[in-house]
Amino acid sequence: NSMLSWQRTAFHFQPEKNWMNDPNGPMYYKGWYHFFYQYNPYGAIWGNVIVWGHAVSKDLIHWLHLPLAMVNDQWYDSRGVWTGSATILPDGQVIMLYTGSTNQSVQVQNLAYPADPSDPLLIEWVKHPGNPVIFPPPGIGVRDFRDPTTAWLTSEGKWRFSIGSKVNKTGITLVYDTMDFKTFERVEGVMNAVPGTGMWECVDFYPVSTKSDNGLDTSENGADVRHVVKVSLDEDRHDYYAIGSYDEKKVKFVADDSKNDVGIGLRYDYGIFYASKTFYDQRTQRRVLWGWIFESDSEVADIAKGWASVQSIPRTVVFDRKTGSNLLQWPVEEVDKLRLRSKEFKDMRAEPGSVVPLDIEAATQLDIVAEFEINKEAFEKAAPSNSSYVCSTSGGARQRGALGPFGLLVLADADLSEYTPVYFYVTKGRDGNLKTSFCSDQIQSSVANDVHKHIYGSFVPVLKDEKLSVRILLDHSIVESFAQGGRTVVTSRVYPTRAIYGAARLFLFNNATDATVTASVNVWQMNSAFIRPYHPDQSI
Ligand code: DQQ
Repeated sequence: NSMLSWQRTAFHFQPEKNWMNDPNGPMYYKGWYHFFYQYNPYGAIWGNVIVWGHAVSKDLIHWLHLPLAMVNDQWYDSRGVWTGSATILPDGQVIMLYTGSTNQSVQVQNLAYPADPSDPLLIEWVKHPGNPVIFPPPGIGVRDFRDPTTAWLTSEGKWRFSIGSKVNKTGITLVYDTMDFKTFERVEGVMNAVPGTGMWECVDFYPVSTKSDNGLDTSENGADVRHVVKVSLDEDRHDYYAIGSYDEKKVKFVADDSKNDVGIGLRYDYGIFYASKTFYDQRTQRRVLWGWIFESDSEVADIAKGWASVQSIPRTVVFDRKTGSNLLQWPVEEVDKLRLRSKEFKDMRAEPGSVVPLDIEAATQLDIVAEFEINKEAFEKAAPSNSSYVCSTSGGARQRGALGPFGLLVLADADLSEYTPVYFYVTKGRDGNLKTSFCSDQIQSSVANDVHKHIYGSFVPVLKDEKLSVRILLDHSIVESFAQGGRTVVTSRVYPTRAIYGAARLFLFNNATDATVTASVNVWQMNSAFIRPYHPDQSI
């Protein structure tokens, strides 16, 4: 339906049509980034037929679609070739571990290998003749056993990986060891467990360095290393992580801060971002995160447009050495290559209650970097308050306070009949300390009424003498916003009907009652990425 084609993104990864969900088995192999994904080749909704789509890229931005890597052609994956992860062995061999939903809907773990490891595109995949290699263990529900992680090496030379599950309402990580990826040994107990969090999907486990911004290979351990566990909560469809210690001998993970344990504390993204997975990029020594960003329109609309879902811009993930308590996510630097003309707005003043147009061309494919400062007197004058501000239950950008909201209105039309505010909201506590929230408000994002109009967001740590800063990647129907260098991230899908193509505008706004805001904004028009089918005879 060409009427809705403007909703397609220009530099986010999408298949040409139909339904996509989780990222699977991302890796860098012989000069190519490989990306696999959950895919329904027959329609724009998640279905009984789920297979692995496959694409390759030299730079994580421009992609070639390859033939399907795996389809549901075996009894052990006939109801779905579900999520899995890649492990690259020291000799370069690639092992793909994935979940199959059997003809009885039992969740089992399977192995697959490249048919021709000398092919850098890894077009053909073979399933191990001994599949399935792992069945649900006693005491675990046959439908609660899925999404194996990338394996890491123990100091004894065994490969170890985790599979998410639950017992009653407690989310758990089961652990398996193997020497050869042929026979597998269950490690008794669990690596970690958090009551009340339900089924843990798409577990991810990896080390981060506390001394450098380089990423670490999944098997790294030792001094100056913390570990991250991420789970995708089936019950609320959000990805939660915790930073903590991994004790290899005891096979236990313990979160640094029990209030921020896995599944109850920090999220990668306070908007839409699910079933994510990282990989270690040996080419540039970084850890790269992918996340599935589903739609927030109706299924009917998805069927009409013939596709559903995009993937996030790949993000580098590092430990935040300034706060010591969260990760930092940032778009991979390759995305900067798409920047075209830029326009700079320096020291723009926005008085309380004002909307200031930022005069740029069509505002549908943008990279925006902005910094904000509030006048000192407003801080001093602001009355302390007991109640804290919560983006999701607030009145959004229309609810006025002394020190917020202020920020940008993206995907707005000239009359402001549609707009999506991305904003900060500062409050002063009884102790005199300031607290900053970072939010994205979808209430006015579209005049259509078959779309979700939530307010997303959370707190963002702001350290002494830091300005408030945000980077927004805007791509037709997706708004990916990174506050304070990526401490808090909010991604939303929006469906304007008027603020599209040349009619889309960008504004600075300040809806605080007392604060005067000074903003500096740099805006780049973004080129489209090449994301197209691969033809065997074309030169690459
Ligand atoms: N999606 C896959 C499962 C996974 C879920 C099936 C998460 O393996 O648990 O498409 O979105």
